[in-house]
Amino acid sequence: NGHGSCVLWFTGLSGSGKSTIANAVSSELYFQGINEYVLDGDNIRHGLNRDLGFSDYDRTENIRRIGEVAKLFIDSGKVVTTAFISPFRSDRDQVRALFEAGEFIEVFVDCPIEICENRDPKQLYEKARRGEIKNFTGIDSPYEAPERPEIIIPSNVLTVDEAVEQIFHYLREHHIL
Ligand code: GGZ
Repeated sequence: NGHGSCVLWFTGLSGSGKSTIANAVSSELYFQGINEYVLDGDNIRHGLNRDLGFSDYDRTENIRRIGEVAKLFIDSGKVVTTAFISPFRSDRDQVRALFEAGEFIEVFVDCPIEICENRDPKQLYEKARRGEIKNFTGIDSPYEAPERPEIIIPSNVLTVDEAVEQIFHYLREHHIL
């Protein structure tokens, strides 16, 4: 169908802009007639993974299952976009290992935690600071930034459109689109 399949694996803090950018990329892919699908908290954590919470073990299992689902979509020829914090480097590397070289594209949505915390659209950081949410990423649970992501999006200095353009540039340059 004229394009390569790949997974655009977004990773970053809560409030970094992962879902917003991933959904904007998905809309543009769809507009261009590309066979695409987005995996995010809405369709995964409320369904397949509704038994999982936010302990280290549960996050690892969350990411493992999402990786396997992404692989199924890749096998069916889609471009898959995923938007999960995926805080642990080893979990992301295990997902990467499921794919052929070049299929797994790690997109680090890099935003200082101060800015994520200021945005706080769901007041989750505030609750975490008050101790009402435990194991909150960046507060009392770690976020391990990628060391060699394929794409780094400095989301505090780019517009959503600029971020989308950066990702499409990568996809064209690598002959995926
Ligand atoms: C981090 C949490 C937590 C804790 C609930 N830590 O900003 P959001 O609300 O919409 O996105 C966050 C989402 C993170 O789920 P993921 O599946 O992406 O996490 S992971 O990849 O680590 O498994 C946040 C909300 O869930 N949330 N509790 N303790 N984020």
